[in-house]
Order: sequence, then C-alpha cells, then structure tokens
Amino acid sequence: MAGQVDVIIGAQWGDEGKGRVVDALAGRMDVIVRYQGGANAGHTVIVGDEKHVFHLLPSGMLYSGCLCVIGNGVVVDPDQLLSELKELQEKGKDRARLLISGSAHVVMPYHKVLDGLDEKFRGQDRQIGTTKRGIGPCYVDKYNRVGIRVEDLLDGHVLREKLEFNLEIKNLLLSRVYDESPLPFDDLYDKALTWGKALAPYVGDASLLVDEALGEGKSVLLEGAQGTLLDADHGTYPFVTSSHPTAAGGCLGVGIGPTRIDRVIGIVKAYCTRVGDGPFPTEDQGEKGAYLREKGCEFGATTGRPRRCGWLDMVALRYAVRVNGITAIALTKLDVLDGLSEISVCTAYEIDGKKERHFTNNSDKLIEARPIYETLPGWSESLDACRTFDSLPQAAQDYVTYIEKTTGVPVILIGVGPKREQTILRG
Ligand code: 2SA
Ligand code: GDP
Ligand code: MG
Repeated sequence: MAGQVDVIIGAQWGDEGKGRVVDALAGRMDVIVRYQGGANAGHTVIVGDEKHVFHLLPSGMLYSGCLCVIGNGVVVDPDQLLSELKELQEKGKDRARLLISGSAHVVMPYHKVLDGLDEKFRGQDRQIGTTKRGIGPCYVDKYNRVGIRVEDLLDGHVLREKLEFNLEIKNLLLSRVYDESPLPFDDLYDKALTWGKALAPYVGDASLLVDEALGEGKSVLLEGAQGTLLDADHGTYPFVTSSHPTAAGGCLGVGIGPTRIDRVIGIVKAYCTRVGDGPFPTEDQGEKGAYLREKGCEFGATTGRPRRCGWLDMVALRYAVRVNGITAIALTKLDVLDGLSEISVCTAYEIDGKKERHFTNNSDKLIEARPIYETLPGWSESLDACRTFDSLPQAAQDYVTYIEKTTGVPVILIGVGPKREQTILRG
C-alpha cells in the first residue's frame, strides 16, 4: 500500500455503498479525501450496532491515524459540516485528523434557496429531482467566478467585498425573477464570519499535504460521491449532479496529477437504483422493484426519498468501466438478491427498433431504450454469514463471475450485508 493512490467511484447512479467500501479499506490507508459534491451525498457506514451517515466528512473519520481531507472540488456547507463534526465528537468517534482545502467553495444559504426555486421553476416535466442542498447554484457561482471559498471566510475584508457583490445579484434575482424577499447582508456576514472562526483550525493546502504524504510513502484513498451516470459530462445530462463523480474528478478535486493514480475501484451494486429524475432503462416499477426497495432499504441517505429500483445494467456498467478506467470492482448488496429464483441482467438495449450494445448519455435517446435481458439463476440461501467466496452458493459465485467476464474487471470485494464485517475480500 505504500505510496499507493486508489480512487473509489460509484459505477452507477450513486448509493452503491461507497461509504462502506471506504470504511472497509480505510484501515490500510493513511489519507482519505472527499473530492467532489457536497452535503447532497450520504455515505453510510455501519459498525456494530451504530450507523454513521457521512455527508461531507470523508468516510475514514472513524480511523485513528488517518488524515481525512475535504478537497478543493467539494462544495462545503459549513453548518452541515460543523454539525456532522460535533455529532461525531460527542460520540467520541472523531478519530481522524481533518483538513479542509481553503480553495473549496462554500454553499451559502442563498444557494439552497435558489436550488429549491429553480426546481419549482422547471416544473414537473423538467425538474432534476435535486437534493435541494444548494449544490448546483454553488457550482454555478464557482464556474461564473463569483464563488466564495473557504479561505475567504477567514478574512473579514475579503468576505465583506465578495458577499456584498454576490448578495446584490442574488437579491435582484430573488426579488425580480422569483418574487421572493431579499436576504439581509448583516445576518449572512455575521454567520459567515462565525463559520470562518470555527473552520479556521482545519483549513490548509490539501494538494500540498497529499503530495507530501505520498512523498513519505503514505497511501491515499480518493472517495467519490454520487456516481458515474450522474457526472456532469458523462452522466445522463441534464439529469446529473453539477460535479465530476468520475475518476478523473479525483485528480482535479484534490490537486494531484493523473499519473499518481494506481487503482480505480468501481463500486457496483448487485442491482440498480436511482434517486431523482431522469432515464433508468432497467427500472422495475412493479412488484420486483418494490421488493428490492424494501429488502435493500433503498431510501435516500440524505433526503429519505424512496429510490427507484431495477436490474443490473451491463450496458451502463461497461460504459462506467470505460469512462473511469475501472481496474477493480467492489460488488455490494449481493445479499439483497437472496431468495430470488431468477435474476435479470440487461445485456443490450433496443432503441428505435435497433439493438444497441453501447450506452448513450443522451437522455432523450436513453429514455427510449428498452432493456434486453438475460436471466441468470438465483439462490435460496442467505448470504449474510458468508465470509469467503467459496462459501457463497454456486449461483451467487456464478453471478460474480458473470460480472467479471462481461466487464473484464476482477471483483475484489463483495458485500453480503451492511455491517463492516459482512465483507468478503478477495486478493
Ligand atoms: P444535486 O442535489 O444537485 O446533486 O442533485 C442532482 C441529481 O443528483 C442526484 N444525487 C444523488 N443520487 C444518489 N444519492 C445521492 N445522495 C443521497 C443518498 C440522495 C438522497 O445517499 O441517498 O438522500 O436523496 C445523491 N445526491 C445527488 C439527485 O438525486 C439528482 O438526481
Ligand atoms: P453510498 O452513497 O454509495 O455510500 O451508499 P449509501 O450509504 O447511500 O447507500 C447504501 C446503503 O446500502 C446503505 O444503507 C448501506 O448500509 C447499505 N449497504 C452497503 N453495502 C451493503 C451490502 O453489501 N448489503 C446490504 N444489505 N446493504 C448494504
Ligand atoms: Mg448515498
């Protein structure tokens, strides 16, 4: 592991179980970095009877000796971050050291207000189904070069100047476009200064620290949030998040070069889910989908929204392997398929009467895709006590082997339950 850099990415539409895989690997790593997204993420880690859901903190916070980093690519909601940190401190579980990049952008209260208003304005047909955590509007400000960065919270003069400029525009937008009340400057400025004071001890140069750690032979895990098919470029645009959950986003979001990456670990759920709007070719809106939702507890870890459920989509998965350069797969939630006599797997789509083996991120085309399924045998046994590959029922082993053969990528970890110990590590 010395000097190694692994990137963990969601290979589907998020909620593949990235948090639990980061937790499974974090014990061997020195530095864990969140590199994009914000408090829209919900990464669940279950240790013993205790459940931790990380929204902004990296999922390695439970490990003493780890350095947990929030990279420049993340958008930070200070209230959320501070309350997450406080909760962990109260439980005595804030074991890792925390560093926040000064270049990370701050989600301001007006971003959250605008997120909600924008969704309303889009109406039923165009809405994205965002988490309303202000993510899109905050990244818009970043790329429009008006954003407020974490480092700006530490300097009252800089903050005043930037906030005044931002509020002037935002209040015009709120009052003239949305017919909403303007936000008062003083309250916001005082709040932001308080955030600055609370965050100051954690703020630093994340890129430099990670580089120095690598120079000392330490190992680094980059923790992606959301998933490949929600990537702003490679996902099902416009039904995407506003950042880059794909592996390349890992380099940008902390400030290391692509030549430093050793492994790209794609987290794959044994079936598919999606929360929010947008095309989902293998969605099962009937009994089987409802069965997967109940058995897999498929409800948003941030918003509590029911997740849409369906079958494993190999067309989309082969695409995820391509755009991320996935070198290893961690397969989660295999146990959720226990008791099914047959398991459907999508091998191709039919679009406009033609068989299509390649994924398209054009949502207008993808919405027309009819999945072509292959049926694989299921198993009746419960997997939750299995701890080795050989102890899995033959049909479960065959399911794993099928995924390896179809993607050409080895499955190095299998989840057979949500708890830390319900993990099969291979190789
Ligand atoms: P946003 O809020 O601007 O990022 O929303 C844009 C789309 O991205 C989806 N999105 C997510 N999809 C899966 N999981 C996410 N995190 C939470 C979880 C979601 C929740 O862990 O369950 O609790 O609802 C996440 N975050 C963003 C979102 O649904 C939109 O489709
Ligand atoms: P993330 O956003 O990718 O970290 O995933 P979430 O935490 O949003 O959703 C994954 C859910 O599946 C969580 O409730 C996990 O506790 C649960 N989970 C993860 N791996 C497994 C597994 O192998 N089996 C089962 N049954 N649940 C799992
Ligand atoms: Mg999640």
